Amino acid sequence: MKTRAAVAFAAGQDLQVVDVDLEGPKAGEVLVEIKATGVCHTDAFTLSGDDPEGAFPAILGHEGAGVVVDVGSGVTSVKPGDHVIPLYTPECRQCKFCLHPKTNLCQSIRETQGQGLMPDGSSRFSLDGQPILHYMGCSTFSNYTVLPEIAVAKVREDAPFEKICYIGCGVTTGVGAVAFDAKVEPGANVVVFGLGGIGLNVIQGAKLVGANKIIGIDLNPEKARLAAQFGMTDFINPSEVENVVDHIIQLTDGGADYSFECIGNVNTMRQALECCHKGWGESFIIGVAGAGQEISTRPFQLVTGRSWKGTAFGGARGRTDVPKIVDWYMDGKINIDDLITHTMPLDDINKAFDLMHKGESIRSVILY
Ligand code: NAD
Ligand code: AHE
Ligand code: ZN
Repeated sequence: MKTRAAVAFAAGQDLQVVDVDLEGPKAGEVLVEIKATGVCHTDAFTLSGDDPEGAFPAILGHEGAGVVVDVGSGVTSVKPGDHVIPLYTPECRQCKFCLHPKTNLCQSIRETQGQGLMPDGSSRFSLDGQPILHYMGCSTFSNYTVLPEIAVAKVREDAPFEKICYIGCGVTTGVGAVAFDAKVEPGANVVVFGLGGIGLNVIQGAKLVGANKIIGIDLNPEKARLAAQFGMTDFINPSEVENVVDHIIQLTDGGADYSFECIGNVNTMRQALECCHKGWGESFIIGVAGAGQEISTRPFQLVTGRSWKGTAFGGARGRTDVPKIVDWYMDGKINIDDLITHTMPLDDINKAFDLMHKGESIRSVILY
């Protein structure tokens, strides 16, 4: 079949919206009509050429929601008509990782996914007979896409696609990092570096679990208003204080119980660790840093009881947890609507990247 898709032909170039060829689902795969997709900073990161796994031409996008149209042989957990959210972190429920209680990083298809291929080592997308790569196993910048059955979460049918697509990455990453990975306790002091599409979800997660101080840090003061609406108690613009780490330590009587780096900058990752409380503070890296970047600190920071950790997809096991997060949204426990600042058709997708780079959007959602 043909499908309309925004293709990344090369790093650093605008996406081009064209009709591409899409093969139907093979065994264990599903064909999904994507109804809406968010544009995440990670899409921009890969498009920039900084992603060691970035390969082109590819169809980016990993924050979608849609409807199953067809299934390949052997598929039992979903059927045509089911509403689903694609999962860049699948859940096979069989691999060593899925069976381990301490991780959500299912590895059953990670190798081919990282190469932009389906689990059988081939691509379902092509243009003029030349293959186009998948991206993060999702490729939601295509109106139709093929996914492994283990990489879709079946969700309730009354949830609006144009809102719940954001649960496919940003919402789950931020809220989940607090609830599933850090397990932040009521009364804890939390520091969030970067108040974009991820950081604001960390803030609402921290509010949800009853954190005490929720300190937000961003170079862009425009981000403070929405952050305060979502539960931020204190804002720091690093360009207005002499030393951001000292400032946080003062504000929290010794340091953060938990900090989250939601920027992807190795310098702020170090600050996020070093602003943690001696003896017990835990810092979680969420931001994705470019090829060749490395983090550093004095080992004494760890010897004296701070922990440096990382979290992917908020520690969520997609097929199990994503339907629950959709329920949290539908029950009014989390706010998605106010974070979706822009919507646009696929033809305007490059505007979504411009808005992100100018710091004018939190989330842009493409409506098919
Ligand atoms: P975003 O662009 O919406 O937000 C980034 C924010 O950081 C912006 O508000 C910006 O003003 C601020 N900022 C930039 N440099 C800063 C600095 N030096 N000091 C203070 N603030 C600064 O991006 P996003 O969509 O929220 O994504 C954030 C990061 O999280 C990206 O690196 C993205 O790739 C990553 N991410 C990781 C996961 C995961 O599972 N680990 C999931 C989604 C996104
Ligand atoms: N490909 C990059 C790493 C990118 C990365 O860390 N991705 C996150 C999700 S970001 C979503 O917006 C992730 O899930 N990581 C775990 C994994 O297995 O990819 C690189 O550096 O090679
Ligand atoms: Zn993302």
